[in-house]
Amino acid sequence: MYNDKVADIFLNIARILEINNANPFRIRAYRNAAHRLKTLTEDISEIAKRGELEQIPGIGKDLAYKIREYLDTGSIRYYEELKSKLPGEILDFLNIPGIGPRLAETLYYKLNITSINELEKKARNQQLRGVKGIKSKTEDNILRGIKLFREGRERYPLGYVLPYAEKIRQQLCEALGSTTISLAGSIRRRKTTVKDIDILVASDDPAKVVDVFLNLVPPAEILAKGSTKTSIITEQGYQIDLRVVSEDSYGAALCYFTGSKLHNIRIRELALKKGLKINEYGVYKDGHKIAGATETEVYDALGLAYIPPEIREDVGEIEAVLQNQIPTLVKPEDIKGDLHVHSKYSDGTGTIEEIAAQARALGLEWVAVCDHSKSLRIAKGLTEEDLRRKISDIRSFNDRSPDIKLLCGTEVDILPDGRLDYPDNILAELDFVIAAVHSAFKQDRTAMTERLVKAARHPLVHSIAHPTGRLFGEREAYDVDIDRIIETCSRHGTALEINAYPKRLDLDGPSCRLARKKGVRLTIGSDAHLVHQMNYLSLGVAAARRGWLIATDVLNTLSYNELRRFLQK
Ligand code: DGT
Ligand code: CA
Repeated sequence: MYNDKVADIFLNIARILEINNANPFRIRAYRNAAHRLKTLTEDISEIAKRGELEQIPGIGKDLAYKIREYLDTGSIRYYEELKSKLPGEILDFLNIPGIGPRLAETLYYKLNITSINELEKKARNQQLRGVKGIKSKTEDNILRGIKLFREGRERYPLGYVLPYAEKIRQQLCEALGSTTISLAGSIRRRKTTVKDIDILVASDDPAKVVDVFLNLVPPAEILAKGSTKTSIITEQGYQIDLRVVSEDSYGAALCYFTGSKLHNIRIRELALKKGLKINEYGVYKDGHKIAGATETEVYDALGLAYIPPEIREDVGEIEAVLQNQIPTLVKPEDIKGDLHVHSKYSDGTGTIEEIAAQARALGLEWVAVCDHSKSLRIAKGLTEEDLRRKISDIRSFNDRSPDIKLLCGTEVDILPDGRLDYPDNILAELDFVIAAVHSAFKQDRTAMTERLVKAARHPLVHSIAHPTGRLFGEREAYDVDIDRIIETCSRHGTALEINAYPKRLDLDGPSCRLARKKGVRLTIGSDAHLVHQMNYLSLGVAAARRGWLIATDVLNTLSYNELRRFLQK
């Protein structure tokens, strides 16, 4: 998407302005705009076509002009000018999480470091410490920052790529008048991050499919082009691998290219044990093809029930399917509400009416409106007085709303010492309380674990939001003993959140599975700040499925009345 490209430019502008000691408000305006762009689900080129750029919160006339300039010309003149006055290396350093303007200048001017590789080497060899303000801890931070930076370049959060990939799939279906087209690979398994977009098409005219595809998605670069496959880099920078197979091999190819590689290896071993041969064209017995057209047919030929793509990771699904014990995983249709949405009361943009309207559009029955608490001033955390007003607004909304119901919630800060940011008497008035860490991320493992344990034990806390704090490409998980948090939640009946925001997906699949084993319930929250981000909920469901969760493990599957009863306990 162009959104990421322009957002990165805006971030770089902010960074350069910071070095230039420019007006802090301007710096913040660029940062905020970048943040908004990165979290939009619609491509800005579409929004620009409708002439609605200025309706994006945080995008004024000037920034809208710059976005249009980028869409029209591929660059932004103001940015090019700013860049030309600064050594490029400094800008590279600023892209690394944890390196601020002052440190970047020191690295370049004082230490004469001119590349990230060189920086990495020097940090590893402990050759930076001792220079103005650089300690051994700074070296560690630099190394961790470089690792995060590289990960962020190599893989993309599922939530940003999936809508784009789905759209291409649908356009291909229309252009080819076919429905036997599927995403494959990690994106179909709904992995938290994906390296590329794999697409599989069944057709007897592969050359035509390749041509139609290349017309539909103009490539910035063609990496490979054959008669049955092609591999391209899109203008947005994503790699797409397209493969075409014949109709009678579609199921076998879908199994193969969905992976994972480890799952495939186990499946092949199983086939061999049964005297069968399996490859991407079909299942064979004594040289005769016995299955291949559909995935179900392929698994069936091996004597296996269907295995949902999300759990094809060789983490026990083969053992489970052999004992006929693949669970009925929670489905998007089971979800009745969103347990974490921000509103205009704090740093969200939606009014409660707009949130309710979006819930209706998504087929939900209820939403927990959870705004930040008073200490989190940058996110406009609510004072107790604001919160009382919100409670009464939501009650009166519920009185007049016949269908959608709202829960008045909070995402209350867990202060560094483990206390909560509101007194108990006000927490007790709320329908839903999630507690979260938003400060002092660098506490050591003992302190951070104690802090979260204390929150998980608090009788008024229903769930712990984004339990590990990981922000893909930007921030590592904080140092916490997650097993102990799960243990504590299990003992105190506290839930854990699957935060579905694309850069978070926190908890992820494997941790969810651990939580389930200990009998902990999960709450899925989109963490939407713009109402349309409530779409992210489906990513949370995907993470739940990757964690082998069934409907009863997830509180979002309860009806409004069931949920109210459950929360009051
Ligand atoms: P990614 O792209 O890193 O996010 O992860 P995947 O799983 O999409 O990996 P990718 O794109 O390299 O390959 C797509 C699928 O193709 C993979 O999940 C399984 C299958 N595959 C690829 N190479 C091999 C292989 O060498 N052996 C087997 N058994 N399967 C393979
Ligand atoms: Ca892939």
